Amino acid sequence: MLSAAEKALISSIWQKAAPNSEQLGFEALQRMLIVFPQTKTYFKHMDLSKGSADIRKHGAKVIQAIGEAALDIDNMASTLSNLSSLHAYNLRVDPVNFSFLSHSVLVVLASHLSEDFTPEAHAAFDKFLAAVAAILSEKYR
Ligand code: HEG
Repeated sequence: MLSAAEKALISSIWQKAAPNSEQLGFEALQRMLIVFPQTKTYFKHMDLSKGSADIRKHGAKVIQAIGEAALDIDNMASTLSNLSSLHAYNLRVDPVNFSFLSHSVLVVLASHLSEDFTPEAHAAFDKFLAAVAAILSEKYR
C-alpha cells in the first residue's frame, strides 16, 4: 500500500525521469542483462550485444509501461492487466526476475537523478516497482 506521500514522491521522480525515459529504459534493461545474465534466457531471439538496437527498443517499451503505471498509480492494476497476462501466460517469466529489473531501474534512476533521488524517493520508488512486479506476477501459475 502506497501512502499519499509516497505517491507524491513517485510522481515527482517520474516527472524528472520522463524526458529521458527511453535512454533510462535502455540503460536499465542493459544493466539487468549484464548484472543478472540468467535473464538473457528470455531474450534469445534478440541481439543482446552491448548497446544493441534490440535492447534500446525493448528497454523503451518496458520503461514506458512503468511510466504509465506511475502516472495513474491508483489504477495500476488495470493499466498493467494485459501485461500481467502476457508475462504469466505467454512469456512465462519467472517472477524472481522482476526484482532484477527493479534493482536495475533504481540504479539507473540514481545515476541520472543524482541528489534528486533522495533516500525517501528511492524507498518510495522501490515500493512502487515492487507493486508493479506483484501485479505482473499475480497471474503466474
Ligand atoms: Mg517484460 C515484453 C514490460 C519485466 C521479459 N515487457 C514486454 C513488453 C512490455 C514489458 C511493455 C512489450 C509488450 C508488447 O509488445 O505488447 N516487462 C515489462 C515491465 C516489467 C517487465 C513493466 C517489469 C517492471 N519482462 C520483465 C522481465 C523479463 C521480461 C523481468 C525477463 C527477465 N518482456 C519480457 C520478454 C518480452 C517482454 C521476453 C517479449 C519481448 C519481445 O519478444 O518483444
